[in-house]
Amino acid sequence: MNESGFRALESTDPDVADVIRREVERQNTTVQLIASENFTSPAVMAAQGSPLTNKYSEGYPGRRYYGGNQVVDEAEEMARERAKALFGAEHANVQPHSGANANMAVYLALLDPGDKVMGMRLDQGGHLTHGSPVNVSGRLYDFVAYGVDPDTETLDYDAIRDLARAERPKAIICGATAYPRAIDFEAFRSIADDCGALLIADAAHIAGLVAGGAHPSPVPYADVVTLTTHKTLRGPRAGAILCREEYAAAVDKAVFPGLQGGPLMHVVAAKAVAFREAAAPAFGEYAAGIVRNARALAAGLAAEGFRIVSGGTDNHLMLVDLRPFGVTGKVAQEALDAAGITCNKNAIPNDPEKPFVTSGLRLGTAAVTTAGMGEPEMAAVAALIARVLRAPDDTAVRSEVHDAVARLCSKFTPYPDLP
Ligand code: DSN
Repeated sequence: MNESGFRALESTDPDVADVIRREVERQNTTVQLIASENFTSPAVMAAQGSPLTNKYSEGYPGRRYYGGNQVVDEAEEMARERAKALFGAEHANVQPHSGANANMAVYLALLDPGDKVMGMRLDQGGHLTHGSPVNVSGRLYDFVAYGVDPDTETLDYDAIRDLARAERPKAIICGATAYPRAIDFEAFRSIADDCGALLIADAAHIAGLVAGGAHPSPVPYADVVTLTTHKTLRGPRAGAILCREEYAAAVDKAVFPGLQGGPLMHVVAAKAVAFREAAAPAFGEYAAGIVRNARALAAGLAAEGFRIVSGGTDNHLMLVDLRPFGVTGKVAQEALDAAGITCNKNAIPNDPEKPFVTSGLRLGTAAVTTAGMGEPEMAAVAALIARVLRAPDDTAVRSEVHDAVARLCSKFTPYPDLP
């Protein structure tokens, strides 16, 4: 979004222009701790806001169902080649509109309806598309769930192996949306081999950490890896699939024509930009900074008296058990929102509360790291969170914390130049 584009929008549709202006202001002036969000770059947004949105490109580069694709073919080819190089993958499909679509396309490519699959429990950190009964994955496939050890709150690879041996699934999906520890993809490969299963890794959350060398890569171990491009990877809101060459044709056919129609070529071009940005040496520094900040925030919160699930974090996120403060996730999320700190309530393992209430918060540091914050700021944010949650109904405290947040964010503004 540039100045002249925004002026055009203001004159055509002042209502939507006003929403965008206020949302930019919200992002610039409050602390964003949602673990699946980030601030993408002006370069990515320029590609995403370009006339490539006009082009219909059903098919793949060189094999489209419409004319006029000779130029946008180059963008998709760049995105594919850059994704392969970034992650060391044999094949990349950059057309999935989202991580959920990427997962469904992989199931469509590798499985038949009714096949048995093992996936992580949603209420212990998995994802809707890993077999939740309310999701199409849980309706089409016979999912068996694994969870975390009740004492350590970490994946127990021996227990997962025992389950896999007993259930003999056709595929195992590993990866999570709310798991603060490094995932041992080599162990999952060994478990999959043990029972003759395919291994699918959902790297949606950690893709940027993997690209930047701050988390072990699933690519050498998994048959197929899905990812999103907008979380730690800091690109446009979308998905992608990496796989071994032997699954390339099946994966491509599943994405199109199996699941999606025309790809969003403006978003594909924006993915190419993001992959280039993530290949730069500075991105390695960034990824390391995300993990440093997550550890600092978790340590700060623990010092304030919160219980950090599993005792800490190895990645970009942490789960905070709020029970020592006597507040639920729902109350905490709302109180923090009112104080200018954005995060989401989240179930903790074996949570006694319902999913819409929860006993926990999930906090992530990708966005605040992009904004330039470091460990001192994480300590300050931890103290502000504790201040709010010691008196979640106190409007004076919320207001004081909101002012402190605004002062902090004035030094770490993600989009200072946007209208
Ligand atoms: N909604 C995403 C997250 O917050 O983790 C997953 O789809």
